[in-house]
Amino acid sequence: MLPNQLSEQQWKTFQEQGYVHLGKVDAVELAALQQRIDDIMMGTADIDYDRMMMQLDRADGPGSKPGPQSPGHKEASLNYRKIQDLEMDPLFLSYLQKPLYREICERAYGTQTDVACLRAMFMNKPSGLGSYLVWHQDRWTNLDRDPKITIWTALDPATKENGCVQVIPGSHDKLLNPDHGSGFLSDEMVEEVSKREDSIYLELEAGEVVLLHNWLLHTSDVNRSKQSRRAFSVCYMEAATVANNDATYPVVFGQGALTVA
Ligand SMILES: O=C(O)CCC(=O)C(=O)O
Repeated sequence: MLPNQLSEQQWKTFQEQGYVHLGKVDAVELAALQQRIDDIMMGTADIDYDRMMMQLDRADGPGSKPGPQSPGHKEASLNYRKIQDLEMDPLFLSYLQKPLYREICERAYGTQTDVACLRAMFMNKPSGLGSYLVWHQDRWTNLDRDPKITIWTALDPATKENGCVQVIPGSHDKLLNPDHGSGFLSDEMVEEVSKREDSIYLELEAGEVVLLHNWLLHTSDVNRSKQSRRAFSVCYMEAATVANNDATYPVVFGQGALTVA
């Protein structure tokens, strides 16, 4: 079960390690989220597809590239790689507004701070597909302040074989390459980090949820198994955050927060 509040021990673990296990979504809710994302991929969901960024995975095996990231449904397929703007979907919105997640945001940003989501994103590694994501930290220099946290929910079992996230505990305390626009490292840094022996695989059961610090070094591999690796990842930040093109982001907690119609 997912609790409504984080324990002090969980918060301490998060602060020290840069990640912490939060618990498991109940089976009925998990089944609904799994069904919903499949409906969205198949094009049968009652949502405004033109407002959702959708990207198909590479169609023809290793070596080929994923499709473009652009608004709108592409084709009825479970082989999407990434779908963003899921805060527009009532089920995913209600999920990402759980009391537990609100409490975590209060700890990260203060009890009086309204919170927006930078991205509410489905990240999929379809069976036999998926992309290798090189070691990096999540950072966006186009924003006027740093989003600190991401809550990552496994919608399938996440294993070494299907490309679960791999992290280096405690690596969130500093940015390795602060000038890079989105937290990517130089080739030398990647080589050095890849050699470290203190990384761990975040193997999770379907429905398990982890809180990640955005600066935690992480990577994930392709999916070499028959099991898809679906996940829902939400990056929460201060609602006052502004991008250098003056964009602001959907508020999910506090004044003007999105509500489920
Ligand atoms: O879900 C994953 O495999 C990790 C995704 C990732 O690294 C990212 O979104 O920055």
